Amino acid sequence: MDTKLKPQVGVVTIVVDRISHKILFGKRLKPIGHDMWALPGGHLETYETFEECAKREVMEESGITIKDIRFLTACNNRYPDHNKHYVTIIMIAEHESGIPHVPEREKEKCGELGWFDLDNVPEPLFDAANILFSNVNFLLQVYQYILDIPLVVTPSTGNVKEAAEAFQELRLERQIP
Ligand code: 8DG
Ligand code: MG
Repeated sequence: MDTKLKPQVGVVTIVVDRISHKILFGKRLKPIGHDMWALPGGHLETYETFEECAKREVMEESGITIKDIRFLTACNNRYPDHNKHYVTIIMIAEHESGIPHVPEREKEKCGELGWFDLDNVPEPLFDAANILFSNVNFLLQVYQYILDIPLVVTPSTGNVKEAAEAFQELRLERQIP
């Protein structure tokens, strides 16, 4: 194990089609997670925001645009056999335009792409995706995002005022004194 190794940052995105309620997965051809189904994503570049990175990586790997990009959660993925360690940021976003396809330059890294129902995800799932789709709390958050219920999944750039407003709205809606 290389103890001098510094962790890198990965940003992956759950791309939701709000009409069909399906999620986009791609088959990995890279050595880590080879032949496993993963969320589109890659390395955060210097000075990039998570949202910018999510947008860029989804475009690079599937040729589609996304909108309403929000932070969902993060996980710690260690691969001592490959001498790699990633803190993986997991974002969630809505499909905006384009039909997913693997651009020519990515064909060595990404295999087929496909839309899958939340209750019928492909197997085997790669790390971040596996952690998410085997945890009922995260799944509930994905459903809440699909239905556009605010507060539960907030924009990472959201401010205190927006959060307070969302809280008040929810309180009135649910008639909580
Ligand atoms: P880049 O050189 O284009 O920036 O990056 P990439 O070639 O697309 O990198 P990647 O391996 O796809 O993603 C970076 C790391 O993120 C990956 O090696 C480990 C971590 N990661 C997870 N889970 C997932 C996942 O579901 N999908 C992707 N793409 N990466 C993941 O821990
Ligand atoms: Mg990638």
